[in-house]
Amino acid sequence: MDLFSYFLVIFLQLTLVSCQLKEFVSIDCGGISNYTDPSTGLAWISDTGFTTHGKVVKVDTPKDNMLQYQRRRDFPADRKKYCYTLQTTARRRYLVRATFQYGDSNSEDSYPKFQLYLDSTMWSTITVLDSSRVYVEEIIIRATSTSIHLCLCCATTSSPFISTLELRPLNLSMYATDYEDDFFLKVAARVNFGALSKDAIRYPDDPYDRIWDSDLDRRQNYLVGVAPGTERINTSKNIDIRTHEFPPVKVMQTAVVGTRGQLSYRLNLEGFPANARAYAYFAEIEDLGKNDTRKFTMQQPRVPGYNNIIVNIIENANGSNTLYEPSYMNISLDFVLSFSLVKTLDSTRGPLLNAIEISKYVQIVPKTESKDAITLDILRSLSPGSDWAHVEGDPCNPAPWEWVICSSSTPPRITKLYVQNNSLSGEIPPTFHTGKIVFKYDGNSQLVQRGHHNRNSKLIIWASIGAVSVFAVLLLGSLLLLCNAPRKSYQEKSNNRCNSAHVISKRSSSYSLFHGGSLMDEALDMAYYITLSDIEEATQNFSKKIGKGSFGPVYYGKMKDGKEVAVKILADASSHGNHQFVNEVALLSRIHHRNLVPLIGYCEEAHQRILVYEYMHNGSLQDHIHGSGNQKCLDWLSRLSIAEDAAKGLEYLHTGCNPSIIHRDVKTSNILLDINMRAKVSDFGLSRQADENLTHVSSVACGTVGYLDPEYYANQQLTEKSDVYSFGVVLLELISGRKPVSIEDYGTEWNIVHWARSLIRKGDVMSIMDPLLAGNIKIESLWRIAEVAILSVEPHGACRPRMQEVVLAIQDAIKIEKENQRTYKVCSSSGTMWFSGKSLPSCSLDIDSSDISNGCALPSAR
Ligand SMILES: *[C@@H]1O[C@H](CO)[C@@H](O)[C@H](O)[C@H]1NC(C)=O
Ligand SMILES: *[C@@H]1O[C@H](CO)[C@@H](O)[C@H](O)[C@H]1NC(C)=O
Ligand SMILES: *[C@@H]1O[C@H](CO)[C@@H](O)[C@H](O)[C@H]1NC(C)=O
Ligand SMILES: *[C@@H]1O[C@H](CO)[C@@H](O)[C@H](O)[C@H]1NC(C)=O
Ligand SMILES: *[C@@H]1O[C@H](CO)[C@@H](O)[C@H](O)[C@H]1NC(C)=O
Ligand SMILES: *[C@@H]1O[C@H](CO)[C@@H](O)[C@H](O)[C@H]1NC(C)=O
Ligand SMILES: CC(=O)N[C@H]1CO[C@H](CO)[C@@H](O)[C@@H]1O
Repeated sequence: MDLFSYFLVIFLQLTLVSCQLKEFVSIDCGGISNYTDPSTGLAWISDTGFTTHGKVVKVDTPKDNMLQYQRRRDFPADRKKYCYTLQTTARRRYLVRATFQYGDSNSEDSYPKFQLYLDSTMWSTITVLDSSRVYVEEIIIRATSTSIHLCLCCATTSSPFISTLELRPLNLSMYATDYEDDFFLKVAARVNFGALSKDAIRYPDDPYDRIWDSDLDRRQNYLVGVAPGTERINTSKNIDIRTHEFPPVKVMQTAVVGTRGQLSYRLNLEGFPANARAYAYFAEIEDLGKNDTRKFTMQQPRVPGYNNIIVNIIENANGSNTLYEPSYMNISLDFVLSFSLVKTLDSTRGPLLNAIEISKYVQIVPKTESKDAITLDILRSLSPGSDWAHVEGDPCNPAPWEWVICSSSTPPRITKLYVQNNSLSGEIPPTFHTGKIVFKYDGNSQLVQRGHHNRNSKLIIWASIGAVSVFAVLLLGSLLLLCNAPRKSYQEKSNNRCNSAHVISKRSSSYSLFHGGSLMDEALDMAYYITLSDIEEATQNFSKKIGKGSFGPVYYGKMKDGKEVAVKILADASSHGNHQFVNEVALLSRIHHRNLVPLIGYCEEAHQRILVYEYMHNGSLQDHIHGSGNQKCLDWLSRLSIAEDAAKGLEYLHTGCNPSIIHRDVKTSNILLDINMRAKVSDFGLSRQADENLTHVSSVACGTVGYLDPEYYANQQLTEKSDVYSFGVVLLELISGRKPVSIEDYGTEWNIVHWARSLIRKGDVMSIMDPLLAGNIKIESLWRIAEVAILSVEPHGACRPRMQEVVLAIQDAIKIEKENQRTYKVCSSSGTMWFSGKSLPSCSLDIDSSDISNGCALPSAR
């Protein structure tokens, strides 16, 4: 190499080094100045700009007298968490390292034991047993956003402390795994074999500043059980390390060789048994003779399919002094790892090993729902500088902010905020009045705003402000109800909008904040507060009563914007505590499904509790089957499609929300029909959720005679199967056109269930069929519904189908019936008797576009 190239190489290395350096973050926790570490050239900064908490404590015996261990930072041993926030680039991978040297051997207290978190994920429990030891924790992450929080908390003895915190960006796809969306990699072992000294290798030898422990640095139960004949070898030749993980050349220049044919080690892996990512690093650094071979297999640990794979480093790496890096993406390892490499019978040399790396998969615990977190940020931004707004880390995990109460769901949701004596003041941030977020500030003289109210605002934050103190109780979304749609169907979940953040008020207030729009697109169509005077105006003083729901009278109304609404007055206000009403509204407005009647708004004033729903133009299913006159003309296919809609609505209540919701009052009068005759279930949710925590609420068996599940009636055990029973009764009504309970119809049998069951058991399904359907129904589809209806009204809940199965049965019947209808239609519309014309394409169009919105869509040929 000539002198010029030599300098070029040096120059390039220096540039590379300095580029990398700029991205390193090295924080000396408790440090009082910024400095450059002479041994590594790394720039350390004091943590004073990162935290205002805790106190600086001088360490008696700093490790090797290193600058960064001269002082540590101690945090209070309370129920709070103390966090450092580090800037990251989203989706980039990083090595995050925290180190801990207590160094106070004379401490009278017991040594500290506390927890270390990365965002919401518990990273490690730090247990100091030896005050002089530096405890090193490393974790490899792919940043999910533009910052990460490192938090200390939950001390069980003494108080949490930290010595250093380091962030090292990784390059390219280093340490990428198939599981990185859901798992971090907590480093359990990174060992440099054949090391020349006891010192670990790190920056600048490793440009990524990983710490490669020397195999000479033996701790208890760490790298013991070494096979006899193990020798250490080294080379000064360059090693080509350009594969995936780029281990430092210096690490690859040393190795151990099993000169008697075997290499073996035993080490303890903290936090195991667990699933791990494991790498072995091999490079042939010995000059092998012409007819020498080095071939070996891994004998331990036992990994099916891997133990007979022969490693031949030169062949695998295609050359000597070149890295071969086999790895296990996912291997299950025990706490005690024994591993051994054994030469094959035909190999002339024993096995060789340069380095290993083992990392444990740590399941990422989701951070607080981002929409909730954004809402909190907005709230905090209203009171910059105040103590309560000065909080760190995730709102809920690992310990919630003092003024926040979180649900225990995953991800956590904010359930309540207590902001006492706050000073929401200043100018409202511009984002609040760009039409996206609107702010109502009546009676709050300290808030200044330009812009107008937007009645369509979807999200309401409310606070009541007293004369002296400010006490805001905010109920953010519903704690109780969370959609548990699987992660991958997030899109679908947001369509259902079951998880939209929103805040609702308890009563009319002097100060409220509305916002919606881009920040929270999913918060669209949330229920909002409607004043009693608006409701009175809309309903013309409750002049047009349109029915009676499960909880009280229902009135027709028309809002100022022309929207037609059904206004429900909750009669039994006493059974709904104040708090409960708010919760229920929160709950209701989070349930969105095309087969559930949407809640538009609510009101709680003058001891009135009112819910405002979308108006359903075609009334209830009850009107259509048991009503009088021209309403009573639903053909079989229309009945089936109504049944399908309603069943899907109930299925969603049972399975789409967590905890699931049991309707408790399924009946034909609670199945409403919109302008297109699509069915939507109403009056759900007001009857409590299927949540055991709430069983203290008075548990009067509610429901309607004729629909009530006898099992529930007998033992008060409410399950989803009670709704299935009631729905079975609805199906029997659809088949027979008869009422659920009637002495005239059923005589001593008294109710539809007994009557239908005895006839169906005799195989006589025609006798229960509504005479209006005669001639216009396919017997197979009738049977399909009769079967599932009878199963649904089984006395024992366990024998009844689940709602999903009911939906499938109805869909089956529709399929059968459509075949029938299609042939029928073709025949009638063409005037030709083509009984086998079921495959004509024009027919299906004919059927699909058939308009049944006028309430009656009987085939023309009838
Ligand atoms: C240390 O460096 C940081 C970041 O460059 C800077 O913000 C801080 O003021 C410095 N602290 C001291 C004590 O110089
Ligand atoms: C990181 O990747 C960039 C671009 O791929 C490369 O130029 C640089 O040398 C890499 N850094 C290190 C330390 O390997
Ligand atoms: C690893 O494999 C186990 C067993 O097959 C599996 O349960 C686990 O989900 C896999 N992934 C991780 C990251 O543990
Ligand atoms: C190595 O090869 C040479 C000839 O190429 C041969 O004489 C010698 O016996 C071989 N040694 C071994 C150990 O096989
Ligand atoms: C292996 O190395 C030889 C020479 O070093 C080279 O010609 C060949 O292309 C390499 N093969 C592969 C697959 O990299
Ligand atoms: C509000 O502040 C006053 C005066 O500082 C204090 O007495 C009162 O307890 C505070 N109220 C709450 C709810 O914290
Ligand atoms: C081949 C080689 O580089 N051997 C070296 C291994 O390490 C020892 C101790 O540092 C050196 O003395 C050897 O020269």
